[in-house]
Amino acid sequence: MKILFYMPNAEAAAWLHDFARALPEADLREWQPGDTAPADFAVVWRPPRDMLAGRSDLRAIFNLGAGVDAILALEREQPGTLPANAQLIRLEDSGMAPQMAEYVTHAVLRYLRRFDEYQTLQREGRWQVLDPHPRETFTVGVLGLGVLGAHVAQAVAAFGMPVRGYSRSARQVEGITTFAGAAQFDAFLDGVKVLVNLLPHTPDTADVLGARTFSRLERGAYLINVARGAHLVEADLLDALASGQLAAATLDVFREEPLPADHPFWQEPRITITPHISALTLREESVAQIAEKMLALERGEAVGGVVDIERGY
Ligand code: NDP
Ligand code: OXD
Repeated sequence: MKILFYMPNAEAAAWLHDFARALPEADLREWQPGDTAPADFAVVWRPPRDMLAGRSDLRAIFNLGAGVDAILALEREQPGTLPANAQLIRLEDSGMAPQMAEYVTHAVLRYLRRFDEYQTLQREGRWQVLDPHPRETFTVGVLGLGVLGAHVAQAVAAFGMPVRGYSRSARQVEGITTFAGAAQFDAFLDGVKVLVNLLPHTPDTADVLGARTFSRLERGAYLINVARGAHLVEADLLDALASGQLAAATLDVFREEPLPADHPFWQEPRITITPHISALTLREESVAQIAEKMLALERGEAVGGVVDIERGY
């Protein structure tokens, strides 16, 4: 089994080491520009176009993340970049779901208990008790009920707030009120106090976090975006905060990453910023999942996490 690896950062050596341990029989190499020698599988994060274009030998491309928007953008910009016969396979959870649940639950509870406002009061040296938000009407709406969204929705629901979820096709998730498809989008949004975004970035979902969506939420709502920066219309968020339609936002992802030093979000105290860390790709879990899938493909078995290229996720 020949495996080609690419990752645009200094951790590549550690990943290669772990793959070599998990698949001792495999012939594993890090891709270098100009390498067109045959390979069965590619393991990549944000690969350059040259690495994949014209590689009819590849049987599968394993994406070192849950979101495949960057790799599909290569195909959209130049159709035919992705080898027609290779399956594109994303990570499924591999340790990301519990991290995402921690991050989102923390942000939701911080707003429920008004810790963001207590933090401001402390900075101002003021001892003041704020009226608590009633838990029964502190409705949390989770956009995306996939591997991560469903897990997050259930983790939040455990704290007793009403939780809704929204997906493309109808889903049933225990303890969650579910909505599906464009026809039910407004019903999903109406009355939501905290909107959590866990959609994949596709042509259908780009800019979904914009003025129209915000206008349907409860006044003084909160936004938590942990999916992709391209979901958010940045100017609309600033307007919604200025008007009071949104009270605050927690953002882990941005259109441009790292977030530029002169970006207005840095100066907005109601926006909490983290540097794309809500769910890190864990090496051990990811290597184990990918190695297992490669062995299954070698045996001729089907595997999970295969991306529908047309659908975009
Ligand atoms: P999944 O593919 O498992 O789930 C996607 C969900 O979104 C599904 O429920 C799907 O509906 C729904 N969906 C897709 N398109 C639409 C649409 N047009 N309208 C309504 N619902 C839609 O993805 P994951 O849960 O694994 O990951 C979600 C995203 O999280 C990733 O794509 C990535 O961008 C982001 N992410 C961010 C990380 C970070 O550190 N910030 C880390 C990991 C992931 P259906 O169920 O009907 O298919
Ligand atoms: C992912 C990510 O998509 O890390 O996995 O953002």
